[in-house]
Amino acid sequence: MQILGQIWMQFNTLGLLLRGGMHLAHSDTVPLLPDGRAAQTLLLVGNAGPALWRAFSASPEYADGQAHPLNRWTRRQLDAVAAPFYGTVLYPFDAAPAWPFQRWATRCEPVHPSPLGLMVHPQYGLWHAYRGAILVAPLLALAALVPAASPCQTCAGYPCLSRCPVGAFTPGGYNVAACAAHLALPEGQDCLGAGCLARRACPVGAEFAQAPTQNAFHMRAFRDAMAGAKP
Ligand code: B12
Ligand code: SF4
Ligand code: SF4
Repeated sequence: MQILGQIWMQFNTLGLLLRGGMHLAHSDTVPLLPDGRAAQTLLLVGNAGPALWRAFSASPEYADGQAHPLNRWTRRQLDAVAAPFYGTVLYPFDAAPAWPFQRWATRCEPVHPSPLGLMVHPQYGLWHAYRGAILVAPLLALAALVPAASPCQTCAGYPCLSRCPVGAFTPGGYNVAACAAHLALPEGQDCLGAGCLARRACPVGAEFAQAPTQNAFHMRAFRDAMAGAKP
């Protein structure tokens, strides 16, 4: 409890949220802690709404013109949060293959896969993301996950599925190439500048929607990654 309380206090100023936690099983393949012990608890860190953007956009990483500013800011903050507990942090932008953040999320909080592939949260809708997973040695006492139905089950008309101008969301999955090609065209500037139209169409958690500047930051990073450039 002491660890959780201390983490929460630091997150207040960073715009981060402790999204829940889970006890690790033998089948969870995660690295050993820096001191050689096995981690027993994973704490899932994320953000929702505009709070993180306020903290990040005032940081040196945001202004330094170097590549991957948000990833570097996140690593600096979370590594510092975990260090006093001899913890280690796994990041959604690290590892090949990727750490299964979305699968972990289903064990930590009441999220469900949406038709877009993003996890939908009953409160935040699609306006949330994961920033890291803190691994610590103790078996922490965690609040039980309270299940909640997916908002998609009762969604009228699935507006997220009909808004993409290039029909990138297909029964076979997300057509990344079609999306990326659209973003390079003049017609794609709405998505690029203000965020994915399909994501913006979801009525759940509208009050947590990211500001256009934040959406533009993420969309440009996505476009540049698709183009093989260094964002
Ligand atoms: C690769 C990747 C991409 C690729 C390809 C995605 C694709 N082909 O679908 C690209 C670069 C295109 C991409 C784009 C974006 N991404 Co992305 N991406 C990832 C990344 C790094 C790895 C995903 C992966 O391969 N996982 C591997 C498998 C092993 O992990 P997994 O957890 O088991 O994931 C699977 C399960 O969720 C499973 N699944 C599906 N249904 C169910 C149901 C159950 C019950 C279970 C257990 C599992 C399950 O399907 C997933 C994929 O295989 C993750 C970060 C991460 N490490 O998870 C972010 C991530 C999925 N992306 C995210 C986001 C937000 C985006 C963008 C919207 C970013 C943006 N621009 O704002 C864009 C979408 C583009 C757009 N139009 O807006 C978020 C999603 C958050 C959420 N709410 O779920 C993640 C989690 C990153 C984060 N920091 O939070 N992304
Ligand atoms: S628009 Fe409806 S179906 Fe799509 S993610 Fe939102 S709640 Fe789910
Ligand atoms: S960003 Fe635009 S083109 Fe890409 S998936 Fe979203 S709505 Fe479709």
